[in-house]
Amino acid sequence: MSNSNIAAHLFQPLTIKSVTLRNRIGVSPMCEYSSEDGVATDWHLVHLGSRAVGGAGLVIAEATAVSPEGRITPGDAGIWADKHIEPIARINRFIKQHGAVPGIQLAHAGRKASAQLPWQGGAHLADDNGGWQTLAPSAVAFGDPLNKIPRTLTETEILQVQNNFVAAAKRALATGIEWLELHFAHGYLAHEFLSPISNQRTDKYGGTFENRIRFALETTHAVRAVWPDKLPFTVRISATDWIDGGWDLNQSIELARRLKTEGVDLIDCSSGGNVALAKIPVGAGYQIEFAEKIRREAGISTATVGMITEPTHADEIIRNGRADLVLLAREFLREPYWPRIAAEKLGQKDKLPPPNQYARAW
Ligand code: 531
Repeated sequence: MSNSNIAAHLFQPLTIKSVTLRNRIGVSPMCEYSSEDGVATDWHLVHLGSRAVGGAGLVIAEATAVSPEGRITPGDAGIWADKHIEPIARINRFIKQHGAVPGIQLAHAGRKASAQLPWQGGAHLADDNGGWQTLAPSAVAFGDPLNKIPRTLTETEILQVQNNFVAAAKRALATGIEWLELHFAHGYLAHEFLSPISNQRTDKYGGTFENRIRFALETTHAVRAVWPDKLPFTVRISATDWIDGGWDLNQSIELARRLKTEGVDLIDCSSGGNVALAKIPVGAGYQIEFAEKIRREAGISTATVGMITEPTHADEIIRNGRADLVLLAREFLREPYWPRIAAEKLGQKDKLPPPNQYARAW
């Protein structure tokens, strides 16, 4: 059979533009809340570096704020200043040395910003206790435990936030990042524009579907203009709010089509995060259908994420063309060497030779 007829599997490389991932396994962006004024620390080198050594094809650094007020917590990563570049660049050099591709997720937390670290409770910080003014499409609070009512962004401030995303993308390029992801999911700023639950604007950024996707499309268009065409340009969305009258899969499919025309190479399909009381049927692979439907109906590459833990399950997703890439989050926190263990279980050890220092153990 010609190569194009061979069903892809978990350890088949994935080439997007000029970048090739050694396999279909990616480290999902996961907040570590361990930065000082946004600056990466030794924690991040070890955390991300060990998962590159562990065999991931792609290592996406956590949600990295494009402005200080765009952080979820004071411990969030940032890339709003040039001082952030070298600490990230050092980590990226290590990731590349060990055969993985370094990625980053650019983010603005919107009305979910100004929160305590999760292990401090995760609630909004009081203004006199390190908190700051939160910003959003509309003056509508998320809800327990994030009850602060955000200030409505003016059109001038919207442009400023978009400029922050552009400046952040330029800095990300300077760090040696090769895979860019815009964070349009999980109830953060861009998602707050998309969803009619959180977006109650009456100007050109609110009301109709076309108006609600405007922020996302404009931001994507602006970042596309500065991100090299040869490097993967991707977006994470929440495919649904899991509530009637909210953002849903049909709107996500149409948004994906529009993002594809704006030059986006892959949609990373998650869900939820914008409706505090939504009932989400969490379970093994509960979000795969979103990646599958968007991949087929929008004709764009997709990543899936969400409670995937078993090598045979991840392999099945790729073999059946349900997604092009499988991202693991908590499972990678439990097992940095998950790809090496998966390679053994799937009889693909030859695809993932260990580093020389560890050869005797594998
Ligand atoms: C978990 C989460 C997943 C899906 C919806 C809402 C929340 N994560 C998301 C992280 C922050 C910590 C909680 C980000 O997306 C930045």
